[in-house]
Amino acid sequence: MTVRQTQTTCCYCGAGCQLLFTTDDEANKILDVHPVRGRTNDDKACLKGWYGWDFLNDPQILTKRLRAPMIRRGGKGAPLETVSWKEAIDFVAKNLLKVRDKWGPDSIMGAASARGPGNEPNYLMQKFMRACVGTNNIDHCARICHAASVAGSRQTIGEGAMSLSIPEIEDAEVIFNIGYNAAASHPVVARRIVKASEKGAFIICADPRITETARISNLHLPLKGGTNLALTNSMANVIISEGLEDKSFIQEHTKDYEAYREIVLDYPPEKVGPICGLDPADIRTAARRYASSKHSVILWGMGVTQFSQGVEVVKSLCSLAMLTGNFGRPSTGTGPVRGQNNVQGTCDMGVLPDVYPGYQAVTDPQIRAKFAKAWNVPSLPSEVGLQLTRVPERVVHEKDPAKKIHAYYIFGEDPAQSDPDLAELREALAAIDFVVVQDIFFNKTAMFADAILPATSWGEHEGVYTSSDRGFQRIRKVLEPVGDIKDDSDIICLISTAMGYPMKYKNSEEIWNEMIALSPKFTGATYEKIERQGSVQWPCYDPDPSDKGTMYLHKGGQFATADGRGIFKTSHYHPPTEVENEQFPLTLCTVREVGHYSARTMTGNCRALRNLEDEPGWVEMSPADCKAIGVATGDLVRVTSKRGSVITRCLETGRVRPGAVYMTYQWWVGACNELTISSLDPTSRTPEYKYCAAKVEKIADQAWAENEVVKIYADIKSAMGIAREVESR
Ligand SMILES: Nc1nc2c(c(=O)[nH]1)N[C@H]1C(S)=C(S)[C@@H](COP(=O)(O)OP(=O)(O)OC[C@H]3O[C@@H](n4cnc5c(=O)[nH]c(N)nc54)[C@H](O)[C@@H]3O)O[C@H]1N2
Ligand SMILES: Nc1nc2c(c(=O)[nH]1)N[C@H]1C(S)=C(S)[C@@H](COP(=O)(O)OP(=O)(O)OC[C@H]3O[C@@H](n4cnc5c(=O)[nH]c(N)nc54)[C@H](O)[C@@H]3O)O[C@H]1N2
Ligand code: SF4
Ligand SMILES: [Mo]
Repeated sequence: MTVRQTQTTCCYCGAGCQLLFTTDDEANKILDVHPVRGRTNDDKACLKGWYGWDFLNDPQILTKRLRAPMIRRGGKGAPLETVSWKEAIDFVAKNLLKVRDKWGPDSIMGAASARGPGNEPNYLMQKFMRACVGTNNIDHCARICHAASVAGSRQTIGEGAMSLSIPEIEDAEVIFNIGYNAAASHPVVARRIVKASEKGAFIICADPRITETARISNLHLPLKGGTNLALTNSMANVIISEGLEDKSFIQEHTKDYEAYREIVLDYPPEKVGPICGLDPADIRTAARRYASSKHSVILWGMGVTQFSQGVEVVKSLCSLAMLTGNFGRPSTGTGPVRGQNNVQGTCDMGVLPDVYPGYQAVTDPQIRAKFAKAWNVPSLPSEVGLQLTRVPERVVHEKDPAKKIHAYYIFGEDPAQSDPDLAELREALAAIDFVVVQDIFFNKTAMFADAILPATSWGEHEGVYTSSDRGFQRIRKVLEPVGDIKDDSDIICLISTAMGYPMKYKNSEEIWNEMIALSPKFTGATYEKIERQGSVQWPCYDPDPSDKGTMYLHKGGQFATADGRGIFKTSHYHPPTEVENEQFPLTLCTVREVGHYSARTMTGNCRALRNLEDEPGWVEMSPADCKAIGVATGDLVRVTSKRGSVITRCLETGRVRPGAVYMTYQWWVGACNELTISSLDPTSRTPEYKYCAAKVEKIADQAWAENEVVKIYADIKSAMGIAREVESR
C-alpha cells in the first residue's frame, strides 16, 4: 500500500475550507479525510467537508457518473450512443459550426461552471466563446445568484466582491446580517458570526425566518418577504434624521448624497413598519446600532439578491455603509458572501457577458484590442452578450429565427434543475437545435443533450478556486480518474481546435499564467505565491513576494470607481412581481438546507448525506397554516403555483411567519423550481426565486401519495438510466 496525503480546497461552498486527504495510491482509494488549517477555516469543516467526497466512489445513489462520451448520432429524438472522443469532438464541432454558419455567432450560448472545474477551464471557456465562436454570450450561475451584488456594488463602490475577508467577521462590533443564512449555506462562516457574538458584537438579523443567526442575534427583524428596500431606506432615514451619519466621510469620499437623502427621507420607520410588518422602534434600534460603530459589517445573501429589486437593495446596502463611514479598515464593510466554491472565480475569469478576465469591459476598445492581440484574432465582439436567464426569452418567446438561440453549450451547470419555471426551461431546451452537456454526472439537463462530454471531477484534477473573499487557493488531484474521461480544459481545447481555433496547454499553470498576464488585478498571484502563502487575495498586482495580496478593499475610503469616490444610490420600494391572491393565498420562498448542495448531483451521491435527507424534501409551514388545512409534520402535501404542482412533505415550524412557506431546491420529486417565477431584476437579470404566490393542499389518501413519490422518483431515475445503487471502488 502506498499512502499519500494531499491537501485541497473543499468543492462545495465559497468558505474555501482546506481538507487533507489520505489515499492508497495503488488501490486508487480514499482512506481518510479531515479538515486542516487554512486562512478562512482555521482547522474546521462542516458535514459536507467531512462526508461530501463519497461521490468520487460513484455509488450511483442518485445518478450515474459519466464515463464515456455520448452523442445522438441519429439527431434529436435518437438514443444517446457511447462513442470515441474523436467522434464526439467532431460531432460537436461540426454542429456548432453549422449553427454559426447559418445563424451567426450570437445564436450560440455558453454556460460555464462555478463548481468543480476551477478557474483555468473557465478562462478557456470564455476565451473559446469569444475568440473561436465570436460571441460574448457566455455566462454562469452567478446570474441566478449574486449577479445583483456585482451590479449593485460596482455601481456604488466600484467592486463587486466582498470588501472584507471571512476571518475579519469575527472582530466586527456590529453585524447587520440580511437575507443570509450562514448556518445552512456556509457553516464555517457561521462560526465566525458566533465568535463575533461571543466577543461582544451586536448582531442584527433581518430574515423573515428564525434562522440560527436570528436565534443568536441581539435584534431579529422578522420582516415580511420582499420588503428589504423599505427597511434599508428606513434605516438610512433614521441615521440621517438623527444626525448619526459620518459627515466627513461623506464629504471626502463620496458623491450624489443629496439625491439619496431625498429618497430615504420618504421612509420614516412609522411608515415602513406596517410595510415590513416590523415595530418602528426596532427599525430605529437597528439603525442606531449599525451607525454606532466603525466596525459595522453587512453580510448578505440570496434573501437580498433573488428579487426583482435585488440590485436596488444592494445599492442601498453599500450606501448605508458609506453613510456611516464603514469602509476601508479591517472588520468593516460589505459582505455579499458568494455561494459556490468557485463562483467568485468564475466571475474573476470573465465568464460573464460584459467583462473579460479581471473585470475588464468588453465594450472598451483598448481592452478589446489587448485581448484580440493576446488571443491572436483580428477582432473580438464588442456587444455585451446574453445573460443565461434570458435563454427562454430568446428561444420560446422570440419569433424571429435570426434572433433565436440555436445552440447551447452547458458546461458544469444543471439548468433543468436549478433555473426558475422549469416547464418553460424544458420547452426551451427541447427547442434548441443543438445542446452540449459537459459534466461529471448525468444530470437533469443531460436528458436534453445532443452530445454529452464526460469530465474529470474535483479530486481528479489540478487548479485554483477563488473563495468568497477573493482568495485564490489550490485544488489538487487526489485520485486518478477512471474511465474514458478528460479534463474540462482539454475538452474545450479539442473542440476549439476542431473548429479551426487551435488551443493547447501543457497544464493548468500554463493557462493560469496566460490569464494573470492579461489581468492586472491578478498578475501578482502566481502558482508559486499561492502555493507558498496557501491563499492569495486579489487584487495582487505584483509577482514580487512583497505583494501578498489584499485583505480588505477600499483602504482609506478610496473606492474602485473611476474617480475614487463612492456613489450614493437607492430607489423607491415596490412589492415583488407576483403577490399572494385569492387563488394562491401563500407566498413561496425557496432556500437551502445544510446537507445537500444545489442540483445535488454530488451530495445526492454521498451515502452519509443521502441518509440524512432524501426525496421529496420538505415545505416549512407555520403552525397556523398547517392547522388551516389540517396537516402535520411528515404528511405529504401538494404545493401548487400558477406554473406547476409538486408533492413534498409538510414540516411544521414556529420559525416561519404565517402566510409564507419555504422549500429547498435540491429535490427532483419535490422540485420547487416547477413552481418558481422567472421574473427578473431588470439590471442583473437575477430571478425572483424568493417570492411567488402558491397554495398548499392536504392529500387525503396518504398511502397513494407515498406510492406516488416512490413512482415519480423511480420514473425520473429510469429516464436517466439509473437502475440501482451500486458500490464501486
Ligand atoms: N428555487 C431556487 N433555485 C435556485 C436557487 C434558489 O435559491 N432557489 N439558487 C440558485 C443559485 S444561487 C445557484 S448558484 C444555482 C446553482 O445551480 P447549478 O450551478 O445548476 O447547480 P450545481 O449543483 O452547482 O451544479 C452544477 C453542475 O456542475 C457539475 N459539475 C460539478 N463539478 C464539475 C466539474 O468539475 N466539471 C464539470 N464539467 N461539471 C461539474 C455538477 O454535476 C452539476 O451538474 O441554483 C439556483 N437555483
Ligand atoms: N448546504 C448548502 N450550502 C450552500 C448551497 C446549497 O445548496 N446547500 N448553495 C450555495 C449557494 S449557490 C449560495 S448562493 C449560498 C446562498 O446562501 P444564502 O444566501 O444563505 O441563501 P438562502 O438560504 O437561499 O437564503 C438566505 C435567507 O434569505 C431569507 N429571505 C427570504 N426572503 C427574504 C427577504 O425578503 N428579506 C430578507 N432579509 N431575507 C429573506 C431566507 O429566509 C433565508 O434564510 O449558499 C451556498 N451554500
Ligand atoms: S463550510 Fe463550505 S467549504 Fe467548508 S467544509 Fe462546509 S461546504 Fe466545504
Ligand atoms: Mo449561488
